[in-house]
Amino acid sequence: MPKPNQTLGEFIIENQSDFPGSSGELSRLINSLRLAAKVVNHEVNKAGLVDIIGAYGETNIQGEDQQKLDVYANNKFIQTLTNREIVCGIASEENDDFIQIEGHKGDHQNKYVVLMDPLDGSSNIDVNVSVGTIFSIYQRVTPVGTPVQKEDFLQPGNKQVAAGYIIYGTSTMLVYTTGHGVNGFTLNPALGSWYLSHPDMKFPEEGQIYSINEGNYIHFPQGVKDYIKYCQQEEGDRPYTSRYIGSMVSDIHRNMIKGGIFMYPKSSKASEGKLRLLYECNPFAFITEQAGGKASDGFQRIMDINPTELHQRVPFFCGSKKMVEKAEEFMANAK
Ligand code: AHM
Ligand code: MG
Repeated sequence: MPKPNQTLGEFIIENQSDFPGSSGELSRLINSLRLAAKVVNHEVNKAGLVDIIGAYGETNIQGEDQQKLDVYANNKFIQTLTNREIVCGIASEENDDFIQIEGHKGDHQNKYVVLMDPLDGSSNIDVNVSVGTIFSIYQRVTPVGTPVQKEDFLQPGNKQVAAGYIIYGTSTMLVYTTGHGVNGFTLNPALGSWYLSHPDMKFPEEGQIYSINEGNYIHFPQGVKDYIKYCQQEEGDRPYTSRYIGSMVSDIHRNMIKGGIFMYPKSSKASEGKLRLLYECNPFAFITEQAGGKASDGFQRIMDINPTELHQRVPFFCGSKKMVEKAEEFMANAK
């Protein structure tokens, strides 16, 4: 049972029994992520002060400019996980291919893989808008003792053992699930400790916020256009409020607290949408379902999609259960 004001360290120890027979590896893994998050947080916070903002001069696999802090965060998370020999492999938005970690003894003994977006929404950094880190954790499917393979990463979201995000906002929070509800911890920067500030987070079943880049309206499928019009109609608790930061971690975090739906649909310009299944949508789908919400591609459950590519994109509808169901209804009935 979560106790308010508990530190994350205490919480992890107390909840180890969620994993009967566990070796403590998953706890150590989450401990490493919280450590790396503190270091990245420190760097993100001083972004306006030092000459660290701006394009790094390289382009990632999706053809997007990498920002310096993307690279910093990517390196920091990879370095922390590699040095501590906790995972056998890492896949990141910023790396074309996955990384094999053999361990200092070269015996490939670790059983978890991590997939991550080290700094989501990074195009917002130079305008001082909140960004975040997203992570997803699986047990490998290939035998321990052998090098990790692509199939260890290409698992459906319903096989995740843990997922979470860090939001570098007005305060910095780490929110995660291991399949036993969702808990949020706020960093006390003076002490460097994370405190349980949001125990057992739940999406309100119904909400009044819709979050979508409406500038793309003309390119959206008819079902999405119809749902947007529904959100804007005057009836009952509608029209809803439109809120779109353009930083998914912040948009979904707000909607989870206040009630709402986040959508990044496909469009005539992007046939699969923009967001990546493995390290953006699946972790949020796991968190959302654990918080009583729903995550879908407009027609089917996100976590049941069998991935074929590391950087695969997927349309994403995520949030309060009844709102996502309504959006799906419009998608199914669109002419
Ligand atoms: P990124 O991983 O390159 O930062 O892109 C993902 C971000 C999400 O955080 C956000 O929801 C979306 O891109 C915004 O995209 P758009 O500007 O097309 O609305
Ligand atoms: Mg991203």
